Amino acid sequence: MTRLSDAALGTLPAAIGRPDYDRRSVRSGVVHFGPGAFHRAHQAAAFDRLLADDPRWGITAISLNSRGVADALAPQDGLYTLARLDAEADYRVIGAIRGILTGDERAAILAALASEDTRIISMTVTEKGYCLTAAGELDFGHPAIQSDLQNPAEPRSIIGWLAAGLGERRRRGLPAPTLLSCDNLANNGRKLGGAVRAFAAATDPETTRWIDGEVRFPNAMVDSITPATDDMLRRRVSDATGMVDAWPIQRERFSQWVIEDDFAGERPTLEVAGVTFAGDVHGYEAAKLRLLNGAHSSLAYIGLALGHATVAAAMADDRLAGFAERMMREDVAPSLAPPPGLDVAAYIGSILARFANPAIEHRLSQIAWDGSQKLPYRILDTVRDALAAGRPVDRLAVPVAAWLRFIERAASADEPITDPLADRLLAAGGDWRAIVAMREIFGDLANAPAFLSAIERAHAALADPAGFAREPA
Ligand code: CS2
Repeated sequence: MTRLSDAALGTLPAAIGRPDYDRRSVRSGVVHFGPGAFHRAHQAAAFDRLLADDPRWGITAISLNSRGVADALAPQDGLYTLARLDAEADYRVIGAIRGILTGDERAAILAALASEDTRIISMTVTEKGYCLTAAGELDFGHPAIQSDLQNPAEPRSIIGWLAAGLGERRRRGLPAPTLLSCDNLANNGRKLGGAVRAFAAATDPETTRWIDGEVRFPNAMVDSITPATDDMLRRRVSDATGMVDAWPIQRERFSQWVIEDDFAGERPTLEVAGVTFAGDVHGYEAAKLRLLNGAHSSLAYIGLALGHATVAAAMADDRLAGFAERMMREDVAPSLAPPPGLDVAAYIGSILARFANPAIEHRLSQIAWDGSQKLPYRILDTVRDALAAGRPVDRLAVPVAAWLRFIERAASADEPITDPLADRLLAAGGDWRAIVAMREIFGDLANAPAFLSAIERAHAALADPAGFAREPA
């Protein structure tokens, strides 16, 4: 079977979408850190649509910590297949990624960041990639940040790289870019901006002034359910396209990207790809993180304890589907200040329907990764608001207790968990109070008696994995 490549595009079956622009004339307007599945499913697909109108917005991707994507896509000229799986599936070959640089190609990374063509520097590096404290500020004690402060010309962290790239642009007299976070953090643009400024202030004060005056860090809400690639997807894609693709991507059909309208210089006309530009995206961000991601993490930690493997399987368990719905409607919705036009009740209905999508095999174990980084945005911010408003936190304590039980099970079975704080979490293992006392996760909630007693009750109820269903009426 032929390997996917530029030369092979002409032989794809007619039903398969493909770049409808001349890839040779595309330039790199975007430099993107973290070309994982979510970037390739979401932002790269949006730029792919835009390229038909405007060839200036191709992507140079940077994979700092692994060669996997670069090695898979280089022989395919950066092409890969995106499968959108719903009641009906469709397939499109995406051509927006022009090349992938890896962490050892330092000179080329700096050149891309400081290229005249580059107008947007974006990233999907997950919560932990930002090296923040629980208060959302740059963590100067983080090992990668410490190393970059010692040696700013040889950065390791994304923050160090961004500061180096911005410094280089300023020295060359190039226009300031827009730095666009596409990760699931509340206030992602502001947090990114604060971290980059704090790093620059410690290493390059002149660049800090330039950043303050010229660089923009819009907040953005990103959404599309993107399960990891598996063999079933590889088979489906080769059956549909007749070609070998080393790393196809799958996602649901639904996709949403709301970006704060705050760009340095020209803004790409991504509206053609369904992107919304808004004056303020807080309302969208909070609704998505607290409802969708909050419910996802709850289904993951409770569902795994009950022996379910996927989101769809967890949703087929009425106890769990009912819990997720009650939590969203009764505990999360009252904490939201939705933007005009966002009907929260209907939004919750659509999230439940998306979770139940049988065409998507979204593994709970994937969602369970990095709980220490995710729960603060997904659940703990809601808890904070509920306590401040005098609302109960019993149900919100259940996913937190289920996460504590998840760590306990791993610790007692001597199994690893994927989390940047894994060592400390597993060492605390059976002592949930020691975990809840970790201020880098729980912040001020580590001392909130009403929340601690709710966790204690939920934790006790979860001695029986089905105990969550009794919590509270
Ligand atoms: C999920 C998200 O893996 C996870 O933690 O909750 O990746 C989720 O699928 C996306 O945010 C949906 O937009």
